[in-house]
Amino acid sequence: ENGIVRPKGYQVSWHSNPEIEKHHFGHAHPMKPWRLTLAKGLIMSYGMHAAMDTYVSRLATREELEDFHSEDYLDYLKTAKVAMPDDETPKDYNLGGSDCPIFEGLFNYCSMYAGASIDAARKLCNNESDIAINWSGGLHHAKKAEASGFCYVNDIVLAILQLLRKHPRVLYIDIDVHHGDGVEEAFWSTDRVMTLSMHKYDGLNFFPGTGDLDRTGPDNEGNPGAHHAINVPLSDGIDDDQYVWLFKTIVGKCVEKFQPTAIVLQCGADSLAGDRLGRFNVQVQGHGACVAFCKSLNIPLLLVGGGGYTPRNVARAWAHETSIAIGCDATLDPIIPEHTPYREHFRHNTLFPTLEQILGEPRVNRNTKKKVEDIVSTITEQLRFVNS
Ligand code: VJV
Ligand code: CA
Ligand code: ZN
Repeated sequence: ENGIVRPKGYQVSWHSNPEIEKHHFGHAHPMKPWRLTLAKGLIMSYGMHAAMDTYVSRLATREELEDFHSEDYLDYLKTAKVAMPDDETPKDYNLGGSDCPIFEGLFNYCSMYAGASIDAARKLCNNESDIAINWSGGLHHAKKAEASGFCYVNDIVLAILQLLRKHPRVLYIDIDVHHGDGVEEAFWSTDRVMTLSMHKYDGLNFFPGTGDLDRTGPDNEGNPGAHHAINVPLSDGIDDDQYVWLFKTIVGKCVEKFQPTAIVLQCGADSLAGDRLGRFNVQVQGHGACVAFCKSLNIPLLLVGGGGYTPRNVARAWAHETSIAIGCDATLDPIIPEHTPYREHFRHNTLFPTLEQILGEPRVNRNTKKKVEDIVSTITEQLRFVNS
């Protein structure tokens, strides 16, 4: 189909399960697992599934979930009675509020997206794939015993724990518009994981309110994890040029210093222009350039999803990024194939709509050249404390 061929000796594995897409967070909730159906339809209409090892993911086992989460939290998550929010106030374990409702099939939903990330990580550990993909994962806010920001189980932490069985050092990179606080905190005290998140930061005004430039990990005496958390706080309206320059410059320096043997890239698509919750002007091209840069490092790579609240743009980004993983991006027709399911949902028939097509009027870019350069010099200083 479409002339897509599997490159010899280069394996991409794709982990998904149509059951995940059927779950609903409730009417009008921004998180729509259905966006995965839209993305999958686009990926398959291009014939990309033929160039990957495709796996229907399984449920994570209780034991696997306990690698990170507390037993009492998992018990509660499994047995909690469906409680769609009648008011804003969350209850035990931050569950049942409007951000993290208790919906039908919640525990299955969590076990499934976690199972997919764990399987994907194992493929990398066994050298059975070079890039493993789980677009249903990337739920970076979940804590050991607490739900947060649409995230209940932290599949990223679970996947990194798998990678650490084989890999001495894992670099975690997070391009979701929100701060990857759950992953950062989970690896606060180890020097085997470096976390790097780029996000909108505006003090307490933007969720989750953490991720200041100065936050590099607790440097109390003897903490090996000190200096291994890198944060890139950004303002509204950042464009592809600035974003991709920052990404390549900072990731390049982190890789040089830390010498990771595996990389996990959280590809939250809420950093794209036109996102319902996001504030940036990043386009599908710039978002994809981050994936391409990671691929070019030739280090085993796990790609997970994350946020993304304008489904048509989520589908575009993750389809484009799947094509980058496979290596067929250069030959892909940017016109969305006629037979793509739900094609009418895309509004414009291209993978790469212009900012004008997406927004009408672009958001003002509040990131000055000086600010962006200052971020790089501060992080360069911070990395002097890291030795591989
Ligand atoms: O800002 C917050 C927390 C509040 C309390 C709850 N209200 C609804 C909003 C303010 C302080 N939460 C954020 C959570 C963002 C999570 C992002 C997750 C990810 O992309 O990083 C990874 C998957 C937030 N921003 C917007 C909303 N919540 C929001 C929630 C809704 C909603 C509209 C906006 C929940 C239900 C409904 N509408 C119907
Ligand atoms: Ca982020
Ligand atoms: Zn997000």
